Amino acid sequence: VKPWTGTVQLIGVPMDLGASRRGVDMGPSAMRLSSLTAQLERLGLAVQDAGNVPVPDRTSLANEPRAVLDAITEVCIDLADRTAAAVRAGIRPLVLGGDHSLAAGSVAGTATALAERGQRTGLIWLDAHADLNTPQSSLSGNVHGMPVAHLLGFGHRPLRQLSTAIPAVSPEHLVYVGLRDLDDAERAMIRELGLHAYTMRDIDERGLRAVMDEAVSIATDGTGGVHVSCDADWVDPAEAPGVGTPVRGGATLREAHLAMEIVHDSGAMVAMDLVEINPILDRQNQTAELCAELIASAFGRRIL
Ligand code: HAR
Ligand code: MN
Ligand code: MN
Ligand code: MN
Repeated sequence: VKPWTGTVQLIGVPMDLGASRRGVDMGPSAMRLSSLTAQLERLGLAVQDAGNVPVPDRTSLANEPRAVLDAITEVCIDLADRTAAAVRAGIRPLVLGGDHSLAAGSVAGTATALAERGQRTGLIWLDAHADLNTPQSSLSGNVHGMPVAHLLGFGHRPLRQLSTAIPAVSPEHLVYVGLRDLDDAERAMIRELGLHAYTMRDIDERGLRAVMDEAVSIATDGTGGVHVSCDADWVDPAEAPGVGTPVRGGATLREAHLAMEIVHDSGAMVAMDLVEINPILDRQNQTAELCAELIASAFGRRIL
């Protein structure tokens, strides 16, 4: 087992195929124009920018669900390979989205690399949404509402078989934090599978510290490391207006930082996604800038 190096690899995924609203394909550019690299370098980390995974333009695809699913699957195959290669090399991938369907690939890549060491993958999913639909259960047909189902082994076969470990993530190693907008089918699935799910109510009642401590212990119990998949919409839209699907009542700026600081202190984060930034809906890149600061907290920035 190689020790982690002090290197972070940026992988951009300019994809909006999984969302109905356009614009999240510009997320990687917005993140690169933020203080992200400077902040990570200030922490003493080396930042490698691997560029973007090629993504077909939406207008070039047949306007049918199957064509979109297949195109997203192709992108996810490529992303899974790149993510696995980085993790294998002891480099931490930081995947910049792009809509959240990309996580079906990034997390699969982490799971492949950890499986080669005989280890399972923990997954902390910070999101207003559970992203637990399948093509059958989805009311919208939007694939960014489906990556978790595929990582757990449900849904479109090619998209759920991207990892050498299948399913990529076992239900007991997944933890949701920040949920506040669920479909009925997702609620049923959370109950049936007994998923660990912390809603905004849990954060309100018990505090972010207690919730994140439990989230970290669940995701590290019996795993070789944790993939943190952060949907920018888990933060309140007052702080993060530039997201694809804003839902009010989200994490405050301080709660979001504390969550990232607790992730860092766990020492368990092997890869991270930061997704769903929509620059079209943003004001002066403030959401990307906020996300750059949150990422810095996750990689060890401290106030004192
Ligand atoms: N649950 C809804 C659907 O499946 C909305 C979920 C998509 N929005 C996101 N995902 N940003 O986190 O269509
Ligand atoms: Mn999401
Ligand atoms: Mn979301
Ligand atoms: Mn458990």
